[in-house]
Amino acid sequence: MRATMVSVAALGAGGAASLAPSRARAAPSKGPVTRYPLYIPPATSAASLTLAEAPAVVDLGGAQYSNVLAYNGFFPGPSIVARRGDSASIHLVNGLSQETITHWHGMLVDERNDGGPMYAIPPGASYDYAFTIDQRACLNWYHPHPHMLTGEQVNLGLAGAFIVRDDVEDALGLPYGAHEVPLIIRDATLDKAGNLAYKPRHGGFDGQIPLVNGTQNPYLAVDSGLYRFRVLNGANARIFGLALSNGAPFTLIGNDGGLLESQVDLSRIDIAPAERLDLLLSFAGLSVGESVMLRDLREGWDLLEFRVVATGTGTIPALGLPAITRLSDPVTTRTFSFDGMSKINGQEYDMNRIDFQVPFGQTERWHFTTKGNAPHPVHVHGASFQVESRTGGRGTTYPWEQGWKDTVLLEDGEAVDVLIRFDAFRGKYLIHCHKLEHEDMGMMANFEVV
Ligand SMILES: [Cu+2]
Repeated sequence: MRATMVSVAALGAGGAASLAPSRARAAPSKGPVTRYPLYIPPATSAASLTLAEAPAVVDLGGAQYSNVLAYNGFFPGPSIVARRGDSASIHLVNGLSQETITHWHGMLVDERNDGGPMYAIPPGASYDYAFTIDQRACLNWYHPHPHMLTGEQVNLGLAGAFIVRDDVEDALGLPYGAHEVPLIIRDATLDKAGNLAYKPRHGGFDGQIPLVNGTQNPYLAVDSGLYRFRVLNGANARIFGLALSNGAPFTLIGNDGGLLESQVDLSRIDIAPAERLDLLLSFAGLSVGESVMLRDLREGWDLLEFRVVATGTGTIPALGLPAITRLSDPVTTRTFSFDGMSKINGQEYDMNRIDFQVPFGQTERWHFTTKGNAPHPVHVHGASFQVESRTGGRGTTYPWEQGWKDTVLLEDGEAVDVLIRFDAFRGKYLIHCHKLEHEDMGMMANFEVV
């Protein structure tokens, strides 16, 4: 039976001054919102994994069933958990009616294992990945990457977490088990039958409701102790302005490329599509029966309610986080202009064109700029980078942009400089806008590390 639901409140008053809130609005709330337990996808090893992309029916919470596209029937897909040094052996099966391929976003793998659009497979076909995991502990993720179909396939449900662990992280004694929680935050639009519906605008999909781990109006039962939240913005196009309803800070300890050099307390973090956050939160200030809401200040959405149901232990520790070697002395500067909704440096994507070559092992400065139609979350395959500066627009870099990144937000009027060095593999990789509608329209380029 379908539960009677009221829509999430759309207060609409929040929002960063630098960005207009999206136009889509949920209907005003007419009463108390019924909340459902946050879904936690099952964890799986990468050692011998079959991942089948296929249509499925899932419960968005409270027996609200939706048709989705899913990895192994799960929405989000299973959380792949691996350690540095592990071998991944993944058999991808295309059970869709379209071509597809899966990209391991943030994983440093060779071209054949990167899941770029030129490796897309037809319906009914399969693809075997085999790679060694050799990079810092971090939260990465996986999603389809076929040319012109990525936005639809991701929006209809195909995405999952890919967590890498290592000895450095282990030594910190961070919360684990039920106290380490992946949060894949995105927006969605449901049709009249309650099914996920992909209705893109050219500017970017603008969903009417938020989902966390595929759950509508979720809550998480917590104890009054210490938690580690592994946050991914899994939206096609939406930026979230994360904050807690009681104004308490998050303790940020990591981002796309793993742990930062120092922890920092922040009462608000803006996270663009494909960016990740590693957050510590202690509920020690709350009593059993109390709750606090994770909110999106841009749309005025309530994302996830933390309900304290038991007493716990642990407050925010002072961590000895690992030092990060700075990239320096770039040999050359390359400029990438993200223009309109489909072009980089005046060109739309051509799968058969290599736009530039990058020498292996050479540190370069990449200068990202735009003539408009931002936000453009810029993503590079094949290497992580370090954000050097942002000029124009917001005119600064943020604590969550320190350390190693693979995606950085470029707003209108901004130029962002990053330092990058490809020292893992030679081969063909991609740079693209991770607003998936821009990517699908061609805001993407091939390059080759030589
Ligand atoms: Cu873009």
